[in-house]
Formats: sequence, C-alpha cells, structure tokens
Amino acid sequence: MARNEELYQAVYQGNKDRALEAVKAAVDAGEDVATLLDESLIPAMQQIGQDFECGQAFVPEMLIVARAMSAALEYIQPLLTEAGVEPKGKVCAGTVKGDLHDIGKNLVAMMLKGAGYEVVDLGVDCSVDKFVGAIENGAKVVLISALLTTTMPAMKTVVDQIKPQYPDIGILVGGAPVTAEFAKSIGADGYGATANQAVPLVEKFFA
Ligand code: B12
Repeated sequence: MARNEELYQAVYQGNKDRALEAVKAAVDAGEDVATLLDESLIPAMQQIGQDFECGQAFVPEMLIVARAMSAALEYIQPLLTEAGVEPKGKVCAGTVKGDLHDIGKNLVAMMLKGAGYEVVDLGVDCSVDKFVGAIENGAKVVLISALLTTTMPAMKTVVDQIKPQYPDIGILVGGAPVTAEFAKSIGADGYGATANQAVPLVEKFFA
C-alpha cells in the first residue's frame, strides 16, 4: 500500500493544520484509515524518532511533530474504531512519585501512540496505586520516567510493589539520570535511553 505523501510530509514537517487538512482530504477521497495510520502517520513519527537518535533533530522538533501527529490521529481515531482497527496493546506511562519533569514521558507516550498502542497517560508524580489502577484497567506495560536523582529510588518502590502481585506486567524505566545498570539493579524489565527506544521494548511484551 502506498504512503500518502502529503500527509506524511505534513506530519514529518510538524505542520499541524496541514496534517489535519491532509488527513481529512484523504478520508474524503476514500483512503483506508488503517493504511493512513500504518503507511503515513506511524512512519513520520518513526522518522523523527530516528532523526533524534542520530542528533539530526532535537526535542522541540519532536514535540512539534508529535503535535501534528496527535491532530491527525485524533481525527481518524473514531474511524479506526468503526473500522474495527484495534490498538496493538494497552500501556501506561507516568513520572515517578515526586517528579514533575514530564517532557520526556510525553515524548515516550507520543512515540507509542504513533506506533499504534493505546497509552494511558497517568501524568506526573505518580503513586504506585496510580500504576496499579492502570494495570487493573488492562495496561500490560508500565513506563516510568524520572529526571531527578532524588526520585530514582521511587522507581524501585514501584517495581517492588508491582512485580510480586503482577509478575507478567512489563516495567520499563527511563529519564536522563537512569541507566541500564540502574534498571537492572531495581529489577525493571528494561531501560530506554530515548523515547524511540520505548517502542521495541514495549513490542517485546506484545509479541
Ligand atoms: C525543564 C526542566 C524543569 C521543568 C520541568 C517542566 C516539565 N513540564 O517537564 C521545571 C521548571 C518544572 C523543573 C523543576 C525542577 N528541576 Co528541572 N530541569 C529541567 C531541564 C532543563 C530539562 C529536562 C527535560 O525536559 N529534558 C528533555 C527531555 C526530553 O529529556 P528526558 O526527560 O531525559 O527524556 C528523554 C529520555 O531520557 C527518554 N525517556 C524519558 N523518560 C523515559 C521513560 C522510558 C520508559 C523510556 C524508555 C525513555 C524515557 O526519552 C526522552 C527523549 O528521548 C533539566 C536540565 C537538562 N538540561 O536536562 C532540569 C533538571 C532535570 N532539573 C533539575 C532540578 C534540580 C529541578 C528542581 C529540583 C529545581 C528546584 N530546585 O526546584 C525542580 C524539581 C521539580 C520536581 N519535583 O520534579 C536538575 C536535576 C538534578 C539531579 N541530578 O537530580 C536538572 C538536571 C537541572 C540541573 N542541571 O541541575 N525542571
């Protein structure tokens, strides 16, 4: 199936209004919504994620692309539901207790939405109960972000309290001060250095 070049470019260039116009025009022209998602929207988000990883794009660009992606996604969401297109799976994301830095977490959520997952955004300063609530509502993976060295230990609290009760739930951690070694030491299932890396990590739990 072919990519809708206008929609892809509008999202990749972060032009929200043009993305919305392009998606409306495509739907009016009878293009398949699932194909628009798989061939145009998701690839645009993947591309900006890769650009970020290579140092060719920065946080503001990613946020602008994410905003354009959201506008188009919001428009086709009800049509996708009507067409019976199910999300690939449900995950939740939040910043750890005490941490208000949510830019990274928002990017992680956008990357996963862009990859076709339903993301329950739990916001900032999340207690263990908030994560548990999302698990009880069907989230299979918990993504936690921390930007402060002082809030990193609260990630261990989340792992310690969730794992014994829900051993099959994936717990992924990230944020500037977090490392793969730290993730391993607290018993998390994975660590991602960038928002883009969250996608393959999550995919493993739905394989
Ligand atoms: C913006 C900012 C703020 C804003 C936050 C606004 C917001 N809505 O997020 C405000 C002003 C509120 C703030 C407040 C504070 N801040 Co501040 N802040 C920053 C700043 C400048 C940028 C952080 C940021 O957004 N980075 C960009 C994002 C995209 O990066 P990121 O979160 O790491 O995410 C990327 C990856 O890590 C990954 N990722 C992130 N999470 C996850 C999760 C998973 C699962 C995965 C796979 C990947 C992943 O994906 C992202 C993109 O690829 C940093 C300094 C800096 N240059 O980093 C300081 C910084 C983080 N802040 C700091 C401090 C000390 C504070 C305050 C304590 C200041 C004060 N005295 O009040 C308060 C604490 C508030 C609180 N309780 O959280 C320190 C932390 C020091 C430390 N070692 O702990 C820093 C490093 C500044 C410094 N050099 O001192 N801050």
